[in-house]
Amino acid sequence: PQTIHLSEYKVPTYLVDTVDLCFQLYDDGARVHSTLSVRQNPESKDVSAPFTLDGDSLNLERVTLDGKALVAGDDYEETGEHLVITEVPSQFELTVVTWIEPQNNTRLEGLYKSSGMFCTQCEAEGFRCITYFPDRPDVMARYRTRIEADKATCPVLLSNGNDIDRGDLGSGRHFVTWEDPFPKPSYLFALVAGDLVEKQDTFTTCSGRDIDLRIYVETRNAAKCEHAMDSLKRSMRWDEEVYGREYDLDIFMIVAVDDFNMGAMENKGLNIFNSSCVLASQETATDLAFQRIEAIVAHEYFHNWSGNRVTCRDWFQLSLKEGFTVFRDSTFSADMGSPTVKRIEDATLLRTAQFAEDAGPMAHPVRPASYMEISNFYTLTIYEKGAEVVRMIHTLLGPELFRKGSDLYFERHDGQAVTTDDFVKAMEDASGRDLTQFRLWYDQAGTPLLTVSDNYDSEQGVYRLTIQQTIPDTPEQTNKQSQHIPFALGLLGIEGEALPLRLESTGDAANAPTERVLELTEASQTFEFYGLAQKPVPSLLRHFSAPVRVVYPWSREQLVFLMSHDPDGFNRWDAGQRLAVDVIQSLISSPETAEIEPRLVEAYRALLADLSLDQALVAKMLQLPSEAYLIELADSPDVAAIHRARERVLSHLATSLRDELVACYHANTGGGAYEVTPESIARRSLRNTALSWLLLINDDAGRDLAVKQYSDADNMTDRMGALRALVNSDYAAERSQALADFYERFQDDPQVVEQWFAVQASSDRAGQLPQVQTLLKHAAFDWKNPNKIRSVIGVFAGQNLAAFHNPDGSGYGFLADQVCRLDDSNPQIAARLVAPLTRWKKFAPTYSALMHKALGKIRDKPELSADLYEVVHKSLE
Ligand code: HT7
Ligand code: ZN
Repeated sequence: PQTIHLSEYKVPTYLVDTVDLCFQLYDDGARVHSTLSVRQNPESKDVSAPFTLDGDSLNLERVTLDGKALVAGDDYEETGEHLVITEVPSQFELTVVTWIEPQNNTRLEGLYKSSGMFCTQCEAEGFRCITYFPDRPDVMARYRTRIEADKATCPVLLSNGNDIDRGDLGSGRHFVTWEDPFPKPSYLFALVAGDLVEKQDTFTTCSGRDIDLRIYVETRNAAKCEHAMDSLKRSMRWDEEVYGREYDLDIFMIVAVDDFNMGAMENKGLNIFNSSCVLASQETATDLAFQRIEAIVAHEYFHNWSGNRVTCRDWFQLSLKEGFTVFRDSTFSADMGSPTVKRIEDATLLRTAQFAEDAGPMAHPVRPASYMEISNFYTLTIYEKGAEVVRMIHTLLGPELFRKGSDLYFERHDGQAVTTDDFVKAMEDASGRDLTQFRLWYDQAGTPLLTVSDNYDSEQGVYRLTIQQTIPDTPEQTNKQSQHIPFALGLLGIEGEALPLRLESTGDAANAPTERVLELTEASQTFEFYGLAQKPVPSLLRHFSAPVRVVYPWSREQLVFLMSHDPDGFNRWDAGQRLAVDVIQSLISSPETAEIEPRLVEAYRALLADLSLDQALVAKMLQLPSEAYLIELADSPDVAAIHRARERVLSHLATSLRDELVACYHANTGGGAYEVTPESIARRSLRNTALSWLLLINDDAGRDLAVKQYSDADNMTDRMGALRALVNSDYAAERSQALADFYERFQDDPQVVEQWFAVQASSDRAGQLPQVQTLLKHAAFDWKNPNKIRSVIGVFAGQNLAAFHNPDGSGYGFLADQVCRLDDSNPQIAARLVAPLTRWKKFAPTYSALMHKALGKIRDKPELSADLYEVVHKSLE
């Protein structure tokens, strides 16, 4: 595979103004007629160059230029990847007819079939699997799409924009024509044809226009669309109120599809969703699923402006739309629920998974400089770190100037394909701030490390804080420059009071703020805080104000203090995590230690007892740092040792707090009908955490509660909470019984069966390798369905860490075999699944040698896809 470099970007030689498509859909394939009106790009210097169109897995039937049939070899060449029209006038009409086979398309890129329905996925480079086209996002055209299909199997025919014509074709066939008035890149094209039912609603926009909202699903799922529809309406309102963005077409459609490589896709006016990201009912979806659906519906909807109206010039700019849109959906979710809890969730994902990516062989900047296969760059760095970069601009500018900047960005670039630099420029121009140094966040990979030290001058009442920043080397990047980092902090007095932060020796303490955002720009900076009568306890990087690691020598006593006194909820949680990490790490280095830090137990006891605290925050604080996070923090992690130490701390906490846990369980049980509010989510989370801890210590009363909760549950969060607790316990009979009952109840619901697979594959009791291999042979497992693959293989390798990292190497060998198998049918999924092996260098030698061997096995597979080639070769370098 070839490497593509940002530095080689050239404007397109030809522009396409309109695209006229006609799809004739049949059981054994589809014929696609495409007519493009093309003209030379006045900005291109390549005058009289051939017209080159991209194509992948197409059968070319006919090419005509301005009505004249072209001859292969004389007038055009088909290379397997391109259609090159040798000579073209400065303006012309090109018609291409292709034949494709959606029913055999297992890659799920382009046009494919899922549960009998035709559907498309064109981002990033799927449109070229449908027809020949200059398939790059800076070629924006207006599309008209006619779909012809069998009336009985495909009564519903959808594409982007508004339907302008429909009719009968005889012989049991019909057609619908759609027209999208907005120019768009080919990656936003979509088509759906199938037997679907429609859930309909209306949204009246801020200017009084009525928008027709429709969610299309298979008949059996008709009752599971309400939450997605409500989420959509909330998103539409929020985007008007917070960003001043009104919806533009008269219709907005969402379609649920079972086989989908990612979560969802923001095609103009016709979003296509993985079924698991739309369908929900109280009985079948957990609270987490409800929240995820709301966030993804919002994310795809927000793309209508951040991505569709203003799109990316090239795929190096992917974070322009993804980072900004994740920031927007994250703020939306915070506004809909608990902002602190949302921030904790975002920071956890960053610190556990994105930091790992940023320290691994595939580390890349938010705006990468090169890639081989763009599908491999839909990463946590592009999405989540990209969102943090936008959040930092928001922090530096403040909400009003940020809004001015986003207004300017949308106004200036509406209808254009632009760069991350254009985004930053709009922020600069609207605010008057210089973001030159800040731009390094887009170009430098790696997680900055902030090392903080302090001293207190009691005579002068001055507290000095020194912050040093270093940015680690990453592939192809060394000796990095210091970045511009917003660093929010507060200082606490001995009573827990928030101290005034005076940066000048003169000035009035009463007017000084108790929280500040320091701006770090140098390798080392010292800040002086005046007028402090005692040495304060620092509360650093509040709200996780930048995606960085902070090292400061907090004592355990200080952490306990911050856990109960920090006015910033995020840092209260963070202090608890740091304390737990410290306790677990000391058990790893000295496993013979008899005593486990009593202050940790007492801090947890206080949390369980204090009902005045925000219970949503308490629910989060009770979660111990995950094994994945502990691995990420370690230098040469021994996974088995981490697993043992964490389990020991958990059972010690559960044993010491047994009575409090039973009380917590009962205090958070009952309480009315099921609702998805932060309070009731917190109650369910607390009682399910209490339950899981009780079962961990083989508490028979806990077991009885779990069995009862499992059978009495009126919602999936409680049923799954009880099932998970039983599956992770030593109560083998109850575990088998509950698993069998669960499958029996829900076997006809694919999304619930996915949860059933996942709960087993993630369990160190029920998910050892032989059991996982048995799951792959289960009748409900389907090698063509990415969700099933993720719920067994992905969950085993990504969440069942002790079993996956079995020191005998069996987990690695297993993953390598599955990845090789999948590479032939769905390379995108294969390349994503291999990720856990790619971090082999990080692990203790006994693990890393075996991981390396497994990667070698994949490298040696004949006919490796470009997707897998890039990931495996970069990891082995
Ligand atoms: N923009 C969408 C990306 C996406 C995708 C990318 C590669 C292969 C398949 C895909 N499906 C969806 C999703 C989003 O970020 O909104
Ligand atoms: Zn997105």
